[in-house]
Parts: sequence; structure tokens; C-alpha cells
Amino acid sequence: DLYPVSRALISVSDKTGLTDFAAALAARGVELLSTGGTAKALRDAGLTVRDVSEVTGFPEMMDGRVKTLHPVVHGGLLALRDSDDHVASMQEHGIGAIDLVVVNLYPFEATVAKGAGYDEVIENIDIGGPAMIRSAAKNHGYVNVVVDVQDYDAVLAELEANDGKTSYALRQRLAQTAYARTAAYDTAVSNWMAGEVGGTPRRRSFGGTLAQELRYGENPHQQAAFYSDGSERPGIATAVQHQGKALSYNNINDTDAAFELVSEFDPADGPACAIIKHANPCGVAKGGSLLEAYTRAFDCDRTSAFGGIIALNRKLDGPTAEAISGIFTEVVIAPGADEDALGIFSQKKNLRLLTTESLAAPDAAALALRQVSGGYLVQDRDVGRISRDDLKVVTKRAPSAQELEDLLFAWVVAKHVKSNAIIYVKDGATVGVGAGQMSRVDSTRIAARKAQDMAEATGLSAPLTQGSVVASDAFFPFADGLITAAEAGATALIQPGGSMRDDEVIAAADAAGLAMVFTGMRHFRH
Ligand code: 93A
Repeated sequence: DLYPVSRALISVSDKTGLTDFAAALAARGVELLSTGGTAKALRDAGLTVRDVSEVTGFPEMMDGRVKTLHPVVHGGLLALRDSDDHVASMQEHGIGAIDLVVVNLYPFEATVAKGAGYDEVIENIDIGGPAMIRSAAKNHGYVNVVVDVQDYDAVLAELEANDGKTSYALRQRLAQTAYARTAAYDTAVSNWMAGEVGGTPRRRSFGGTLAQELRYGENPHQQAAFYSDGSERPGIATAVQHQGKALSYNNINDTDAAFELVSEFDPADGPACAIIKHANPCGVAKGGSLLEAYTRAFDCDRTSAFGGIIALNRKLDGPTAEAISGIFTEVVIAPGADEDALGIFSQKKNLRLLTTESLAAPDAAALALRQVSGGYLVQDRDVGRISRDDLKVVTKRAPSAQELEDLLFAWVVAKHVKSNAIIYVKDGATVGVGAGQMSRVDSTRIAARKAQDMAEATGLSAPLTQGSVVASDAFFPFADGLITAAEAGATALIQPGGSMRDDEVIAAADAAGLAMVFTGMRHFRH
């Protein structure tokens, strides 16, 4: 996969590092072709350069708008070197192969940033540069494309190591970088124009394709749209909707949260159900049947489940569909639905049923994006998972087998709850969820309070938090949260550990006879 570099075309606006790089290429016997300003800079540095205009037989014209847009350039970039047909075309039309393109673009973004007027900004939309970058990147089987000054050294290092040749791996990596650059460049152009013409969410570029125009956003006065990133991952973007009106912005967000959470539970380990409201679970449970899983999830917080979104980890069946039909539900999502379920739901015109090919892969690597003023925060998706072996028992008492199972279940749920997250679990079902509070002790109290409310509403003598276990998405900074959980009847806890006051928290756990395990992993979610 090594391929030699004999001829390079260099056309750069940012001339940083240019002459050193070009001199190193020339020293290896690489022929240099270049456009006006770049050629001048290279000649001034004493290098021998051929003008692209001499190669094309056309002068640079129209204020430089047409310099490199010529078949002699693009044929030299795009020709497949091992195709007899392509090689014959090169010979017939006097096209020489170009093995390396070094281009950085007209400074469009910087021109906008300095507040230039409309015409000057337009003039700084590079056309020939992106065209060459895209041609070279497409033909990375043979051609190297360098769009980033920082990559000059990597190219020289390979030429040095491989006697004037580069590897496929390098060319492929350079091509990927090149397409990221042209995509970002056109996004910048489009977003600038959107500012000029009043672009709507439906006509902005996010590196995705418009999948759906939404009636409105989080609120009716906000416009909104749903973009797909083109991946085939099972989930909200690829699910099939069987009935009901179009999903809203909030429906899509909540259905995604529900499906991602329920997908954590391997169907081979039994049915599971998650009910989501405002992006947080208000009930998650396993059960002997899908119906039981749903009922137990519902029993965690029947009040909040009204108008909720339900996700199941197995094909929806008739009995579960019947039970779900009992209250108002916005959306149900599952990996399939049987005939009975479809028949029952067809009577409920307002209920949306979505099915997917399979569950989502909770361990699939992906990027998570969030917008802040003036930019984006990008991180790996939280695919962190722990197993029994990762747990460290820190209290005098170790959790029982049942407690341990519930602790692990609670921990998985905690990962999908907005911080500060506190989850009470009993026998494979949440019995209290505290989400999104600014203080951890408040989340602990709220979850216990809700369990108390449920007990009163359903005539139970004691809340289900009695004899439950608790998960906390991050460490308890003080003992107060743990004491609150103990007062609510919790007998075991799972948390990352790592607080300055771990000793104090462990002592409080021992004093209350609780078992506690540390995961060493945190699951913040904001
Ligand atoms: O106006 S262009 O879009 N037309 C072209 O054919 C073309 N070819 C290269 N701009 C074009 N370029 C750009 O010129 C390159 O991307 C580079 O940014 C710049 C280098 O010009 P010079 O060598 O004259 O400084």
C-alpha cells in the first residue's frame, strides 16, 4: 500500500511552515506546482516551482476565481493509477498525475469574524480549494491531501521512512481530515448566510440530514427540526412509527431516553420496562413477564407515569398492550409488537407505537454533543459499565445476594437519571427516583417522599423504600444523604466513592448497619 510522491500541488492561504515543507519535498525530488501567491512565496525562498497556469494552459482569471478548476488538475488528482482506461485518458489529454495536494482555504471564517462586508465575505468563499481537496481525498488510494499545517511533519516523516512513499493508512487518515475540513467550511458558509437571510432550524447545517420538520421545539414559540446523523443504529432515528400523530420535539427526546435506558437490560435476563417523563425515568422494572415489568415500573410513581413514554426490552405483547391502554400514554417503543398488541393499540388513535429492529447497543462508541454559547462541547457517549468484580465492599457488612443484584440494577438506572441522581430499588424495580436536584440530599429526600406518597395513595402500610437499596450517581459529599436513605428504610448502597469524607460516610453506614459498595466510576448526566 506504499505509493510514491513525485508531484505536488501547493495552494495555500495560510503560508505558515510552507517554505520548510516545500523545501523538504523538493529535496526529495518532488516536482512542485503552485498558484500565484503561493508560487511567489516559494520562489522568494529560492525553490523551483511550476505555475499551475502553465500546466493548464489557462491564465488565473476573474480575480483568481478560476485558477485550478481545470481537467488537467482534477484529472491528475482523480485518475486511478492502475486503470488502463484512466491511464489512457491521461496520455490522450496530456494529464500528469498529482500525488500530493497541499491546500488550505481562503480564510472564510476569519473574514466573517473580523466583520467584513457582504461582498468581501463572498469573495472569501473558496471554490477551487475545496474542489481539489475533495478530488484528492476521494482518490486517497494513491493521493495524499494535506489541509492542516500540523500534518506537514507526518507526511515528511513517512516519506523519510519509506523512501519517498506514503502508506495507505496515512492517506486514509488525511482524507478523513480533509472531508471534515470541507464539511466544516461549507457549514460555516451556510451558517453565515443563515444569519444574513434569517435561517430557520429547518435550513441549517449540522453535519446531519434533515429527517423531520417538527411542529415546534421544546415550546410552541420555538421552531425545530430533527436531523439524522446517517447511522443505522437501532433507536429513535430509525424506529418505525405504526400509528398516531407525528412525534414532537419532547417526544423524540424522551423516547430516546426511554429506549437507551431499557436497552441496558439484556432480554435474555428477562423482560424490562422503563417509563420516562421529562427525560428522566419515573419507573424502571424487571418482571417475570413483560406485563409484570410494566406494572411494577408503573407502580413506582403512578402520578408521573401519566402521559409518559414507555420503552420495553422485548416485543410488545397483548396483555402488556392492554395494561398500557388503561392510562394516557404518549409513546410506546419496543423491539417489535405482536398481532394482539397491534390490534389493541389500533383502538387507541392518539397513542404512538414505535418499533425497532433490535435494542440499542449500550456499549456502542459514539460522540455526544451539546451546544454552549459560541460553540459545542463534544465527549464520548457514556458507555461505562461495571460488573460485580469492580465493586469494593467498604462497610463491615457485605450486601446479600439479593441486595447486590438490586444494587447493580439501581446503578444502571442511575446512569440514565439527570444528576444529582438517587435511585431506590427493591426486587428489581425502582421504588423511588430523585432526579435533577442541585443537592444530593434533596434527591434522596424527594425519592423517599414520592415512595411515601405512593404508599399512601395505594393503601400500603409502609413505603416500598423499606428494605430497598440505593444508588447514587456520584459520591455522597456528606453523610446526610446516606442517613436520609437509611431513615427511608434502605439497607444497602452503591456509589462511586472518592469523597474527602468517605470515612465519615462509611462510619455512618456502619453505624446504621448498612452495606455499601464503591464502583470507582461516576455517572453524571446533565
Ligand atoms: O477562487 S478560487 O476558488 N478558485 C480557484 O480555482 C482556486 N484554486 C485554489 N480559489 C482557489 N484556490 C485557493 O487559492 C486555495 O484554496 C488557496 O487558499 C488560495 C491560494 O492562492 P495563492 O496561491 O494565490 O495565494
